[in-house]
Amino acid sequence: MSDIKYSFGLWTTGWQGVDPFGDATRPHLDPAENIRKLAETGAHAFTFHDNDVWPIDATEAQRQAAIDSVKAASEETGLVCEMVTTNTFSHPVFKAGSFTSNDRSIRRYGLRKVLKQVDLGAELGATTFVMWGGREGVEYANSKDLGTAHARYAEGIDTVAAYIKSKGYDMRVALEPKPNEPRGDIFLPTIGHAIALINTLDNGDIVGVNPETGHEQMAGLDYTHGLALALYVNKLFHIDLNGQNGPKYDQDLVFGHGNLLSAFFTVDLLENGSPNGTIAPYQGYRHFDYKPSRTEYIDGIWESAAANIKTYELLAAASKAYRADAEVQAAFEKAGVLDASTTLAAGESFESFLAEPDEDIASLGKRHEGLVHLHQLALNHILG
Ligand code: GLT
Ligand code: MN
Ligand code: MN
Ligand code: MN
Repeated sequence: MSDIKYSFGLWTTGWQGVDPFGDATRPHLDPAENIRKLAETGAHAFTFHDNDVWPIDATEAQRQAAIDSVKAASEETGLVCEMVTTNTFSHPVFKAGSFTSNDRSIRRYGLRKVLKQVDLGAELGATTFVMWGGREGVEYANSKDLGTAHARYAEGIDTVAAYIKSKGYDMRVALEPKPNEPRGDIFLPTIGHAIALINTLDNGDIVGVNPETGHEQMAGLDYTHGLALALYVNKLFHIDLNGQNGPKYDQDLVFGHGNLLSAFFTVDLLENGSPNGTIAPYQGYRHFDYKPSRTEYIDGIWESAAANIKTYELLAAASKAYRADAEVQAAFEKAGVLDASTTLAAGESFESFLAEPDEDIASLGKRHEGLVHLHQLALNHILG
């Protein structure tokens, strides 16, 4: 295996297969056992929600015992906790949102729950705090004052970031966009929406995004393009890799088990940066947020967890060979992909720019970039 660092959410391998139409198909998995099995599978780190480890109604003693058990498994295996997040979506109290609930008591409860998890994350050494606002949305457009809802969402996020700073924690916040499910329409549905709101925050310097493959694809968007924008504006603080087959319900398949071509270009960007170096390779954990399919029993949990790593490794190796291929580099060159020139010359005046005669657009229109050939070269590498 390469030296790439992999990480998994405890809620992924711990998912029992409950869906809106069916009961659990697998037994409960103890979080400490989950960590041990993830270590055997080749993971380097784990992530979790508060209520992946203890129930929402746990006493303080029960909560501490659960944390101690996870800490022991972490120390025993060497698996580190790189990110934590809060469950503000399962309990009925959050049915109409947490930070954007119309009820102030619910908003205050939700915010307190998040800040407690920030403290625990810092204690465990997590450097990223993810916020997926799955219930922050509506089914009916008139359910919330949309201005107030966005203002409250911003206030909540800004408060979490301010709290992290006040405590001096080495931690950044990563918002996770999703267009819909479980709500009809979720606020901050895409990477672009999230970045726009972050830009209004007082403490936005430590707030970025945690884009998930399937969530962008549910919106019909190109995940790799979203990652590129987030990298370009220095906001890619974390990633959730998985698989999705086009715009439908959130499948959370194994990485690469949905749109494989798109997965290849995601890996290519993360591992190698953009072809001419404008975007540098990604440094963070390769974090998987998938679900072992409901059809699988216990062996299938670990087979599917291993499949995420295996697929990533295969695509990473293919991407290295693709970039090292002289024919690919020549095709990049022909297409103009390696050219990082700006459109205006340094110090060029508007006057001289506008005075320049146009080139012959008929001959410019005959330009052939060889893009299908370039794409086929990528395919050749993916298929070995
Ligand atoms: C939930 C969601 C995921 C988020 C998790 C973080 S929870 O499983 O579907 O996409 O990443 O809250
Ligand atoms: Mn998902
Ligand atoms: Mn999910
Ligand atoms: Mn996710």
